[in-house]
Amino acid sequence: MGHYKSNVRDLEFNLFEVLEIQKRLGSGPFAEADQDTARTVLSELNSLATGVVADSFVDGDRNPPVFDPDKHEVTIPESIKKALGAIVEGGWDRMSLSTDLGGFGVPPTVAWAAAELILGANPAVFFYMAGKTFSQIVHENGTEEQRRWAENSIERNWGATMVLTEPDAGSDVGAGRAKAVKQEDGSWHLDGVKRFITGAAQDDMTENVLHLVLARPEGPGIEPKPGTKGLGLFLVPAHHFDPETGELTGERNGVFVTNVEHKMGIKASTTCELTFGQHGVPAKGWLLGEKIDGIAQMFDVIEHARMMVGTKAISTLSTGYLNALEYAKERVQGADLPRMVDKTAPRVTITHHPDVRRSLMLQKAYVEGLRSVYLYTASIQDEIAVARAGGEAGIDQELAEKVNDLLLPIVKGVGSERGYALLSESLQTLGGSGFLQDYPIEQYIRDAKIDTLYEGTTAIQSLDFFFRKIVRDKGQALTYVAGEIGKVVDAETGNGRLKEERAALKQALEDVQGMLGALIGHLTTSQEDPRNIYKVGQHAVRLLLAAGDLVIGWRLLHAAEISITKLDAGVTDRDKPFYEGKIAAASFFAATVLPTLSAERKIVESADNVLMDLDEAAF
Ligand code: ST9
Ligand code: FAD
Repeated sequence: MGHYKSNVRDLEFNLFEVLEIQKRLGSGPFAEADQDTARTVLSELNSLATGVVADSFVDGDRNPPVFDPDKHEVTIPESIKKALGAIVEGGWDRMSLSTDLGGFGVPPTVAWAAAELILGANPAVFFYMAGKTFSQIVHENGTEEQRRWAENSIERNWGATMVLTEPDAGSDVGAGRAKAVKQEDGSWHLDGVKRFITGAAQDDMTENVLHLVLARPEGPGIEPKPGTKGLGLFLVPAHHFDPETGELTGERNGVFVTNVEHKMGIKASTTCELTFGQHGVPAKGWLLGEKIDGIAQMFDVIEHARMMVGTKAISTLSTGYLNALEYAKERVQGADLPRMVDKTAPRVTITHHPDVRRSLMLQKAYVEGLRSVYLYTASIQDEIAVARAGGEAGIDQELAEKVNDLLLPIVKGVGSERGYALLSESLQTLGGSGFLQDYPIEQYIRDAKIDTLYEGTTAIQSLDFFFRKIVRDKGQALTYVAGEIGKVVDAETGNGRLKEERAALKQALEDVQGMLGALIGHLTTSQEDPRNIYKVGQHAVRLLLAAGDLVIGWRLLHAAEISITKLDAGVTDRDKPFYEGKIAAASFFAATVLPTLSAERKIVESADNVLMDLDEAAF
């Protein structure tokens, strides 16, 4: 048995019983897919994920890519090449593409559910699949000629990267100094050093890598602008190609990988320093869409990548939990607590110990709640796709886009923080054995830490959530989601069985609204006393995590409502514990997690600036 334990049953529960995506399959942009297609996609991907992709997980960690600084190239482990080869051969990396670019016409919900399977089996392999999705974004934003390049890139299975970060420009992308100087032939010469670039070196897994690079344009008639708004997005291929056919010309472009980092985790993924125009060959690039709108164009990429990171984090927690559960069911240790003083009492499996049960149920509730949150977000993306194709969506397109924007920092920020923290509970379940490389959880933890860091750290997610997704949006998306939560609070489903859970959810909603009210108050008074905005900065992550708990509680309770209905109608013996587990997770979360939001609210409401007044020397 490989390390990866998937949960296709829960994916299907979310897709077909909670979100009922079958209602939108078979028409509009999803005309080519029906429920069978969706189930087949999951089943095929599950075979690949638990097979060849999972097989590469440990090998890629213990034998990571080797960098040759003289050739600026890497050697990637054969196991990773085999896993990626199997995915590309099956066309599975085309999952998110529109049908005109060779996609299967499955909705985002199905594509993200499928992505969860690969991400849980080996996230590094998934990262090397970026080429298709990034090319689609080039296609959407490019000139006529660039659209052809994107099509060729898809056809020829090129890799792609997103290139923002520099040594002095991490969270603060606008501090980037890499520049692009305009040439007479319409191309640009890039100059500078980028760091931490995922997948910039890919060995012979692909013939070319298309780098999507943020740089500051210079040249006659170009007004330099500071910050992110002055950045352009340049297409910089590693190798030059025939613009019509995509055939490589044999000429190397002047962009070189000059280092590959040694990391704590996701070692099979290359994290590269990328140097432009400093090796005697110009690094030629082309401005995407021939307009200086780089940060907005790059955010089209970032939005996919943030959703991907959240899904990765949740998927890793899921397999961590299922590994812990399997171990706990077998490990015999100690007597049952009521017989603890009886030295002759039979020894029991550790699932009998209340603290192990607490920990397992906490892991289960977060995993299943977070899965439901990312798939709900994906279902909003389904609606956007329907509306964009001219169909009748269940929610106004503009509002759907705002709701998706609001939920992304929760999927990414909360998914990664809770995922990493709870993997520690998964490891704890195994006792000392969890610390060994005989089990996968120590690697899960090392591989998961990155999720709170790249694609915008948690602090950045929290600022995005508060300032952009709530304040700038004037609370429109938030009002919609609060309304949806309110529907579950006010519902009667469950034959009176979920009364306490509903009361806890109602209170949690009020607590998050209270926190928000306090922070908006500080923001308002900062117009007179600018230092008041520090109070927002001190508590924005707290707000994001609390909002995450609220939406998790909401999704769990909704799943419990559906499960009660199913149980009442009669289910198979196999399904019974599944639905009972759903109700138990919702009740446990409502009883043990949601009440903590009242304390969080108190902390936010009594915010002051003592911390900010403290002399740095006192730290
Ligand atoms: C990285 C990559 O870390 C790590 C992993 C790579 C893995 C690669 C493989 C991926 C594969 C994925 C494929 C998916 C496949 C799917 C298949 C299955 C389905 N939303 O607030 P302002 C824009 S890469 C949208 O003033 P500052 C907007 O245009 C490195 N747009 O910001 C705005 O203008 P306006 C990641 C947004 O103060 C403009 O920016 N690095 C948003 O200038 C300016 O906004 C980071 O993420 C948004 N939320 O800059 C950097 N926000 O306002 C983190 C801004 O007019 N830092 N815009 O609309 C930040 O995000 C900063 O907040 C900042 C601040 C840079 C935006
Ligand atoms: P800093 O920005 O220096 O942050 C340091 C600390 O300060 C963090 O805790 C942060 O939360 C906090 N902080 C900073 N600014 C603020 C603020 N305004 N308010 C509150 N707190 C703040 N980049 C790419 O462009 N492409 C990639 O493919 C890519 N892949 C990566 C892969 C790996 C393995 C790694 C490690 C990084 C990758 N990155 C990539 C870079 C990644 O996106 C950055 O590391 C990340 O954005 C953070 O930047 P930084 O490391 O410079 O940290």
